[in-house]
Amino acid sequence: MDHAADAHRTDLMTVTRYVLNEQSRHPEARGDFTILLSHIVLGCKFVCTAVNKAGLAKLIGLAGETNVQGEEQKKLDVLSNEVFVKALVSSGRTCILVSEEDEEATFVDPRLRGKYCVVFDPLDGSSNIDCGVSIGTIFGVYMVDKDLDKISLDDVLQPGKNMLAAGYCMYGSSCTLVISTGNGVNGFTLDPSLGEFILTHPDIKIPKKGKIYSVNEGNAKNWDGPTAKYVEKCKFPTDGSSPKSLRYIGSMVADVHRTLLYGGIFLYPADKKSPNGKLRVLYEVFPMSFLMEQAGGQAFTGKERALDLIPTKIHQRSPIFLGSYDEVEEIKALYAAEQK
Ligand code: FBP
Repeated sequence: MDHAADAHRTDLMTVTRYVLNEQSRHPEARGDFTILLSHIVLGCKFVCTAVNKAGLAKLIGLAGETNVQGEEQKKLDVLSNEVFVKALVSSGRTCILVSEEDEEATFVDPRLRGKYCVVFDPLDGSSNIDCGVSIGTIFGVYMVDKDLDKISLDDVLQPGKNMLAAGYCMYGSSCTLVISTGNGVNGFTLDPSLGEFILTHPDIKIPKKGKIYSVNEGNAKNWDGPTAKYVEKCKFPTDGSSPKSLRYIGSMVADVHRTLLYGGIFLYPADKKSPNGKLRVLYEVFPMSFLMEQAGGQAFTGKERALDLIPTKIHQRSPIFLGSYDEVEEIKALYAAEQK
């Protein structure tokens, strides 16, 4: 990527222009998805500004409420959730919303409904908010192909492979939006002077192998056999290769973003303490698994391909192993060996 040339480039590939190009590949499209995405992008820009000025604007710290996960809500959590719910409803393109911050799914007022269900974690990595470490927003989009007066929770409790699009926006040293509409993965960086997300990471492909593993080793004593064996191999390889490096930020968006660009593996396995793992299927596991597969990687639950999972509850959790193709193949082999 010749940044110098790009700096003077005038035909800027903004995310809106990118999605309009994508839309032109679907002659039947009426622009509904483009409108929906522009409202998600608006939400990301708002949250990016709020995160950047959090310390100054007293947006740091607790909101005094507790969310459905039993977690103390941060001010920024509540604010981000409100912004996204309002943006998505006002798009006039959504019918069901599932947010990490809301106990129940939101069924949009029938007069304002559109054909998309959006699942999202408005601000992921909340344990890192107060110390200014990268956090992010994660989202996934399903389409409902039926009478919108007859929608139900089943329309959002679909396997991840039915997702139409997924993405995340990372609020770090720069604000980066990574998205897939099922035709590869592209990354856009917010140019604050333009207020536009500009294409900076076209057609992201994750390396087939990686030198980095990312896991909270603090849970190691409670891990199952295959997970313990895999991490042991990362640290003490027996095939003459060099040990992998451990990198763990504790914000899924940041850990997955690094994994997507550099290769390697991110895992949040089940353990004796949390037999279903920690991360939520609909708005953490599925969107990241969709992106990983679109970038040539894999995503596995310990039992099956993550995107084949059929959720039964909106805040359901699942173990997850995602990243470079060959790394996840190794984990799958360890779990298969255990079945024998
Ligand atoms: P929140 O969405 O509540 O922030 O929780 C998710 C998360 O913070 C992920 O971003 C991260 O990967 C994981 O939890 C970290 O969990 P742990 O602190 O147990 O390692």
